[in-house]
Amino acid sequence: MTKTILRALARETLPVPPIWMMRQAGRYLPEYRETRAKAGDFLSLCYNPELAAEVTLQPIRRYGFDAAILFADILLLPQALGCDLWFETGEGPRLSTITTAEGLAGLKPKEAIHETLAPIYETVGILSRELPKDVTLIGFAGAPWTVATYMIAGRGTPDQGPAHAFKAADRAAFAALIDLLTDATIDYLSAQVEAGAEVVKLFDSWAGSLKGQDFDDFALTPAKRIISELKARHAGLPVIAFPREAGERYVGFANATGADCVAIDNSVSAEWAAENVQKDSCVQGNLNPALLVTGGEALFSETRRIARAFSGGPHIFNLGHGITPDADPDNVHRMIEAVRG
Ligand code: 1CP
Repeated sequence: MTKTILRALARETLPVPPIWMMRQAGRYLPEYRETRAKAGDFLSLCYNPELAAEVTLQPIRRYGFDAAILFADILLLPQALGCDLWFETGEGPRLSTITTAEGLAGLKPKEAIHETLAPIYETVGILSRELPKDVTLIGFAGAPWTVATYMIAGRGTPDQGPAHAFKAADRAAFAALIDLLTDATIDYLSAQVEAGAEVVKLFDSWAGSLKGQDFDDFALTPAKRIISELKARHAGLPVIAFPREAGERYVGFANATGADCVAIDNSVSAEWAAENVQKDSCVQGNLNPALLVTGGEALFSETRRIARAFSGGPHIFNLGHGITPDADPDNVHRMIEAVRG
């Protein structure tokens, strides 16, 4: 029996959509907080294969999701390329910044990444042995543009202003950074697949701030290059792309990049996405993660509405973005019940 997630990614319409959740391993779960404390801090957890595998498995045990996503972070790749990375408690990630062509020249070549990232491949290996047989293992990386926004600003930014400024000041140097990240991402994801990842997902969380030609050059083209190279190396590998807040640019994204599934945020309606995006590929996403904080009738009715809107084609039930630390773990059971019940 082929796993349900793989069937949906192969464009099969299923009577009940398979389910997983962005950030399903995370701070809303008491068992995650306990394991993170055991590891010491977030980065030590990412680089500890036994404990990273443990937190990946926690939401599978608690909820019976159809997919597990490797526990790691999109910012480990810049660290492997030589950037300093640390997490400020209660605030988020911080990196040393790259704002000039000279700064870019100081990065390591892509061949160097595996030295730092070897423990991540080990986590994937443990998971591929320990996951229940019907659960799909998803590997992931940040898309080049999103990763670049953090490398340039040194942190998360509301409008990605520093990255846009670098792009405007020296487009050639900026394009060289995107190229380096594209090449390194291909090797990083390829190594995850060799270690046992069955599907990979490319997170372009800040794709929505790229407009016009910039969207083509820095969101679409890198995704296309990553996906075609991965599929050349690993025949039949399914890929999920998440160009978050792409709006109208969600339309045609799967055909233009070769993605098998497009993840949809919650700024567009499921009915619109069913008509304009699902015609070309599998879709996943769209439930507003805030509903897992508030719960109640709205959680039930929105979950049902999304499942209904996407019921005519290939669909994986998911959120429009990551579940937040203040979500109620019991609401996740209610969401699953509303999909499967
Ligand atoms: O304190 C903690 O324990 C850290 C919280 C946390 C977690 C649980 C961070 C810090 N990263 C993660 C894990 C993670 N991150 C996963 C694997 C776990 C899972 O999904 O179950 C994945 C796939 C990511 C991806 C990620 N990291 C993205 C893309 C998806 C998205 O949310 O848009 C991004 C942008 C990051 C960067 C990052 N890492 C962590 C934070 C708080 C952030 C956002 C920082 C910011 O923009 O300010």
